[in-house]
Amino acid sequence: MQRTLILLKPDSVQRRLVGTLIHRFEQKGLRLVGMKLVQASRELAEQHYAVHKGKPFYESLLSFLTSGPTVALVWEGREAVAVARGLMGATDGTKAPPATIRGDFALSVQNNLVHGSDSVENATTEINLWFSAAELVSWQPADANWVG
Ligand code: IDP
Ligand code: MG
Repeated sequence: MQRTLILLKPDSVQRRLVGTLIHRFEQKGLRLVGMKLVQASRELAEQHYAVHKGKPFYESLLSFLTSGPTVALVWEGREAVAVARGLMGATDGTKAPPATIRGDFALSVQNNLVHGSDSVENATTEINLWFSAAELVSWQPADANWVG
């Protein structure tokens, strides 16, 4: 069973897409184990996007992520990291296919609504960055035998 960090970035909140986007992950069968609304600080944004430091879009990306509230989510399930990336679609909304989140709701490269961990290792690091252990809830879904 894997866990992955999903962020509904500030454009998701501003565009009132939070409920719609949570539904995408929920209906796939992933299990919600963490959820909170966060006003990301510059420090948190820098840590989260450290891998992109030095790229031309880095400063703009930090401004974007700190511009308003973000919904931070942890989802659990079989192959959760890859499954969530699939649900998101390609980074550039114009290249993401229909029926993905970015394909259905985004045209922008930067303002592409969601972040999702890109490996199991990064998922662990990112979950620990955004959540304390006490904020994560382990539970057994009643329909696990049907969905899992
Ligand atoms: P990902 O979110 O699909 O994993 P990354 O390459 O990790 O994409 O980039 C992180 C975030 O930085 C993207 O989601 C997007 O918001 C922003 N970004 C990536 N590439 C560009 C770019 O070329 N211009 C502007 N923003 C970008
Ligand atoms: Mg990435």
